[in-house]
Amino acid sequence: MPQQYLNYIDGEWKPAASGSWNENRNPAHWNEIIGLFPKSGVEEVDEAVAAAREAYKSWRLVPAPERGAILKKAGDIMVERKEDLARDMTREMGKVLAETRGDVQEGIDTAYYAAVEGRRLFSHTAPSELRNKMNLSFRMPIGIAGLITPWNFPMAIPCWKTLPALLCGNSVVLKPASDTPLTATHLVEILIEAGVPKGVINLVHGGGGVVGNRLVEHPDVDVISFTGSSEIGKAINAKAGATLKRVSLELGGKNAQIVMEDADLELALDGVLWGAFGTTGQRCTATSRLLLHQAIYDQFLDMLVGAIKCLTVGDGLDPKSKVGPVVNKSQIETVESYVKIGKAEGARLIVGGHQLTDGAHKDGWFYAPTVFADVQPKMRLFQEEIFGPVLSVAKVKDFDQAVAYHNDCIYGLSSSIYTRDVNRAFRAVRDLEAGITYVNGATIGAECHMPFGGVKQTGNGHREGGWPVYEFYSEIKTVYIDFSGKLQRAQIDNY
Ligand code: UN1
Repeated sequence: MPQQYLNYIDGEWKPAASGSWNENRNPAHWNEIIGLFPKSGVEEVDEAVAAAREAYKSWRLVPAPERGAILKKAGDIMVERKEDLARDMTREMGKVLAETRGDVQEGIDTAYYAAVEGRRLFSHTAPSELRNKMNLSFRMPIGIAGLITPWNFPMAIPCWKTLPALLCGNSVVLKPASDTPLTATHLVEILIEAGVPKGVINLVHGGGGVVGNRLVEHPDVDVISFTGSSEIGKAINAKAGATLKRVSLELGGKNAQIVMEDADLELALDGVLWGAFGTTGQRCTATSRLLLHQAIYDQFLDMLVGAIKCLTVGDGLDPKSKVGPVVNKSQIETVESYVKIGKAEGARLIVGGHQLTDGAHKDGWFYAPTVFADVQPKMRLFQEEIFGPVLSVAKVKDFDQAVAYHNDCIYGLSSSIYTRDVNRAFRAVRDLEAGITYVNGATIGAECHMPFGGVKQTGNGHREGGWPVYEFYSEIKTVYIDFSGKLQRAQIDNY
């Protein structure tokens, strides 16, 4: 009998009232059940929100530096458990151990950064227009944050959202992805151990359609942060409008790497291999389009195909593996469907394009790293997010066409240009429509203290990471202190 894991509500670990469970399976060996997790319903969400509301009364009064000290301790515990956390994460979602270690490290970095923000949480202070009067503003907590997180960064993204929300003095109800509930459980255990009080952090497992949806419509939830597809993000935003919640959406991407004719091609090759096939292409920031200058087009494609043939695909726990499995069956089906679409649209499949089912791959969701060449901007392959190991390559005649192709897309998360020409590099920084631009670096590699997010349909203007996330999770209180001892009328007595 696989181990049963529980929700964490109001300081207690408990099952869902429904008594039903979701299986968490290893994508590299899908017969292996890692654990059973409660299939929660509206009832559990309501209970968690009520607990969060009660706990908020005292948590909001804990000084921010003290809240920061708790998060610092959580970071220290993550450091001690880094290896175990990484191994469990590889087992539940597949990516290779080097990457799951990186994912945990991103959580640690986020904890230490949050701890430091506890001693800043800056706001604006400005002079008064009147004598003997002082104007200040402070950051106050908002209330209850409902956090809905994806499976591709099972520790980093729950940390990106949970830790700043807590630091700002909010209580949290976390709904992790059904594919990665174990890492979220570990995170909550760590937060409890670090001293987050009962009711301040709550964990409710279950599907987005029920648990996520209830958080979004619950009248007593003040803030929603969601990372996932644009389609669901739009539905969340519309629904959350009914209760005027503050909503942060981190959605789809179709990130491109541009390689100009003057680029260091070996460097650009390392970049695209990492960007397109790291995390098996399952990052919001993954390189999904490669825009090659015509002068190096054929040469670079040859280099790319040669290098891909040396990429070992396998169980992420095996040190030889460079690319792990795809997260689940439905994701494999999505990838397959896009390969079919690409062929039907007339793109040229130059490597991969099939599931791996031999020996070491036979009981997992493995897919061969895949490249389509001669992709045209009007093709679905060029426009739509796939979230798998599929790269679409287009030929461009010059820099201006590279920028135009890049921007011909509804998304705008990450972008990259490889060139040795400093003028072109700066133009790209200015003109690529994306929230993030890398110069001579892959489209992936964000750091937790820098703003993370995209333009166009990648989001709704908020950022995760960096300073802006602390603005998102706090409310401004403006304060006027009049010490003149008489009525002073602004805009009147001084003119
Ligand atoms: C994501 O894919 O949603 O820059 C997050 C990166 C990582 C974070 C990715 N540090 O790719």
